[in-house]
Amino acid sequence: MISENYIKKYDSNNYEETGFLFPIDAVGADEINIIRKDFELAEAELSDDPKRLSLLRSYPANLLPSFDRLIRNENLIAAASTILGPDLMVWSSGMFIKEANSPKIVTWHQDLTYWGLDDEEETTCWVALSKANEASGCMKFIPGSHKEKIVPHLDTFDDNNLLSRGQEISVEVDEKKSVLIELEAGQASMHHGHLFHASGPNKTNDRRIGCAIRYIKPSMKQLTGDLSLVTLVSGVDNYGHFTISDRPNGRLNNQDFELCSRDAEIKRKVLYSGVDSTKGKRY
Ligand SMILES: O=C(O)CCC(=O)C(=O)O
Repeated sequence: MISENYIKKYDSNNYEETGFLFPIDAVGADEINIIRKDFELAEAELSDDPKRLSLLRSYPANLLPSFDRLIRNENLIAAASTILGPDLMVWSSGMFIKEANSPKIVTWHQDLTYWGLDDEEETTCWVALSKANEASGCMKFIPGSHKEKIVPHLDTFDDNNLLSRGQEISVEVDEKKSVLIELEAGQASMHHGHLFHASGPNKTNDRRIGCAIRYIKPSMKQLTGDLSLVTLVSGVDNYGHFTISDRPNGRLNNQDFELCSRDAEIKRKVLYSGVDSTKGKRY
């Protein structure tokens, strides 16, 4: 539902009707290059430590001040607030990376299927850190599909699938209706947690890198009762349903890694409920 009292800047893009909007000019070209370089430097620094590298890719905003600033970006907050209202938390901000010339894909899915949250007061701002177009495997959305509740999904655990369980929608998806979400680096799209979406392989010589920032209302909660880690980025939390993290203690700080590691256990429990979590791709 659109919040009456909040910025109406993005209403004309018809999010309620289509379930998404784009492009949002989030960050300028120079700044996004600095953010990308900071992330890639951190990847290089952790290249001998697969556990920490994986935490970096799942929790960049808890481990890098540059990403803490990104999730608080005023253009993203304005867009997300238009949908969710002034009180906003970030439930996760994981990276979706397709290496240059890589067959990795994301199959058709709805985000909220496996997150164990009790409601649908969520929207994702996906920020491009490199150009996202058809050739590099940008996302594609089915307009209006967010009006469906969660439809059945099948877990494939396919190696080429970037999703946690390699899950895919097992009802028919009419690909002809899909819209390509092409973005320049620094731009973002925003999509509803029930929207059908997918993305193809990267056939370019550059990495395709996106940061998927999951904004939620503080009224949401984990169905398991776990207090998973969130960041309060706007307004207030009047509920206490989550553990609220402070800003990072520094860049790739040990204490922050420990915090993320504890939360990753909760996220694994939630995301891999009913299946063998060691087969999973994330956390
Ligand atoms: O990065 C991609 O290609 C897919 C991302 C995605 O599925 C999401 O952000 O919900």
